[in-house]
Amino acid sequence: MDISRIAVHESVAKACPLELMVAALQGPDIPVEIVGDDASFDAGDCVVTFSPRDAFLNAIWVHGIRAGYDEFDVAAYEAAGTALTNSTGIHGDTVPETVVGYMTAFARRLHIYRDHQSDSDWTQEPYDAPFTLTGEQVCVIGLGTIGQGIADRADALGMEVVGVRRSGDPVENVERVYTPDELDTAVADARFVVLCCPLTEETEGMVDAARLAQMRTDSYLVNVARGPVVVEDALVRALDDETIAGAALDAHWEEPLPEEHPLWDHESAIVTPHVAAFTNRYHEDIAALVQENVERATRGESLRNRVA
Ligand code: NDP
Ligand code: 7N6
Repeated sequence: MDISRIAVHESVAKACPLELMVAALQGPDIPVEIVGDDASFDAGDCVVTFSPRDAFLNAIWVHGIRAGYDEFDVAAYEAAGTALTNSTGIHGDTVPETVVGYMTAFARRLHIYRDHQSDSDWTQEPYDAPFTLTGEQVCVIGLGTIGQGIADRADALGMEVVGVRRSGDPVENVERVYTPDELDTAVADARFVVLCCPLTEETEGMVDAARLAQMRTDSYLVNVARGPVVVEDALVRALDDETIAGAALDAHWEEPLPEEHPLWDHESAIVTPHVAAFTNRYHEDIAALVQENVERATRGESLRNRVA
């Protein structure tokens, strides 16, 4: 692969400032440029982007700065002979720390007190509302970079960790690994169910009304995966009917979540604007991945994180 330009698409600004990304990618040999939707590409281009565009299929290689690549048409990349790489592997601290934050908020009732603060409201939660994470079970669905980071932290907090992955292979700090056909069993005893799997044909709608009904009535759903892994109406109904105790959502069905969406005002929901992975060094983490692959490409080796 002969790369003569690294083109940073303006959509990268959704995750980090463009000028920081350009500076981090700058090397002695290959020019780095910011490009917009009017740009055209050729076989010398590596495009670094947040979102897909049809024109990228003319480049030799496209790097998506997210772990999830569900918005990219993998078959079209394969047909065009354009390499597509993703950014899995860099979210092992950010997203798991956020997930620990959600679980801690629910257990220690911090989300309720924060809601009350602006009213100078001293009301204390009922005696039986607060609990500790220690001794509680978390079911981690998707045991890759993010799932492992959650499992490590939950285990260190004294939680019992179970999880789900397609292979069913064992994972460090996970006591029991289930396969997707055992999902109902996997979630049944968990106080927290955390979704951190990719959005695929298999996972879309994985958490529907029937699955929510399998969860404990005092359990919490955490979605840091993608919105459509959960059936929207079913979740809103489960929260309204108190079939489950609450939900923390970083990934949504429509982003931004519409202003009138019922979950914005739901006392049992924590809504964050798809920021679980945000960090002030995102540009450095992405640049390290891209630079490693530029070196690999130069040596004629296969690219890391290649998905097409
Ligand atoms: P990885 O590829 O490292 O891990 C994905 C895991 O999901 C693997 O363990 C895989 O295991 C498992 N998996 C795949 N299909 C299924 C299934 N049907 N049921 C259960 N498990 C399954 O990805 P990351 O951990 O880096 O990221 C995971 C996802 O999280 C991304 O695809 C993205 O959608 C989302 N994400 C969200 C972020 C945010 O800002 N909220 C940030 C980063 C990622 P196996 O192969 O054994 O099935
Ligand atoms: C942006 C991360 C992913 O898939 O959804 C996340 O990686 C976005 C900081």
